[in-house]
Amino acid sequence: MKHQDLSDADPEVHKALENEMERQEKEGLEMIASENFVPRQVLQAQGSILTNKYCEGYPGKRYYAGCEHHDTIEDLARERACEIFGADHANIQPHSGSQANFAAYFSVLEAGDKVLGPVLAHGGHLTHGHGVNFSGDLFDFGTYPINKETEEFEKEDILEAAREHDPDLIVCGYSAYPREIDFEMFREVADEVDALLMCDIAHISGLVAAGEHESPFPECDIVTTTTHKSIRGARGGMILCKDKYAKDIDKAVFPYSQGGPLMHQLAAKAVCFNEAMKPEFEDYARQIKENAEALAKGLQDNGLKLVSGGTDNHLVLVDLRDEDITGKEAEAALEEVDIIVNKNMVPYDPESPRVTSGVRIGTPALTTRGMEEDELEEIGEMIAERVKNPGDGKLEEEINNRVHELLKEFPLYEDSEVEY
Ligand code: DSN
Repeated sequence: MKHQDLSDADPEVHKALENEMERQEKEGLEMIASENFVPRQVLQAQGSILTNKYCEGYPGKRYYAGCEHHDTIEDLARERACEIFGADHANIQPHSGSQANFAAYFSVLEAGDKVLGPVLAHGGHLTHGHGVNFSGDLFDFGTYPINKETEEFEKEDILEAAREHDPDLIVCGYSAYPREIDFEMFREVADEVDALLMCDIAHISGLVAAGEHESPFPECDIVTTTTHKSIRGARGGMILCKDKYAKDIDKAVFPYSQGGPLMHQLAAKAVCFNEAMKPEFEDYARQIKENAEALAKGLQDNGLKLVSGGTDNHLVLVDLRDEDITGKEAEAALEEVDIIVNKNMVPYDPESPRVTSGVRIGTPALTTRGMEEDELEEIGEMIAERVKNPGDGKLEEEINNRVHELLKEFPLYEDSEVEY
């Protein structure tokens, strides 16, 4: 086998990688709420020789020889995850958040069982019961809405939907909900209808890890997450649970829904959890929220409406129904000035999911770059101006120039000798 540098072995892939590095570093303000930039140590673990090994099974109970060091890594990751989130048990093998949800459902349900999840357009995820997804196909999902007046999830609406559907499991946790989740309220509803409670904390896991969002334990029975959003780690998924569900969770991941775990990913998850246990991570998570508040101020002071009137977490959802622009057009107008966001349905949206009346904007990635409240408030102001005046060429140039000044002022990997 001949070892070569990627630039020699595969110049086409290398070039695309270099271009992507340039894009992430210099070409735009990354404000997609689910994205982040991982530290070098995570990249190192992820790009390691651990990819060479099959380790089906779990530490001490593998179906292959030679897993000793992999056991060490997986045990470290599991122990760290349990400590961070206050869980009895962690399964860190799910390849993604969707696979974590798949296994979580099948650990306690059978196909056809009843589940209650949020309306997709009210902040939910495809795996929370949408018809185009396995969840909606394999289970009998009912939905609960966001309250039309408060634009938050309220007990009365969820209880009404739960009584009507009589679910075996209730799902909370969202992809586009700017408010704190009230786990006690969800537990009360679940107890009323004798259902289990699961939370998908993919978006907020970094905030939960740092104590900047209420913990889903002990109220929830099962908790799923990705490991690459606000927690700033390797791309992948994880399931946390109470002891009672540990064996069923493990069986639902392997052998039911996955084969060999991606050991390089597991190592990168362990490294990410190590980072999340450091005091600096608490500062980071606090700053994410302070930045989201400053962003909300910049948007609202300049005339834009936010779903629920603000934010408690890492994102805001801009409601463009009173503006002369759709979510799709706003996303494009902002991309033209190198501000990267995504169009998103707002609750009770009259537009289709391909058009939408909203944009979702998050602060985890820019907070990683070192930006603070002043920058985020200013960015909020620029977003509002651009969305309200998409045809103004002079303004477009001014905003784009300022965006590039900010990108230079807050470098990403440039000075840290990251190998990619
Ligand atoms: N795709 C993710 C998001 O952007 O929220 C959810 O998994």
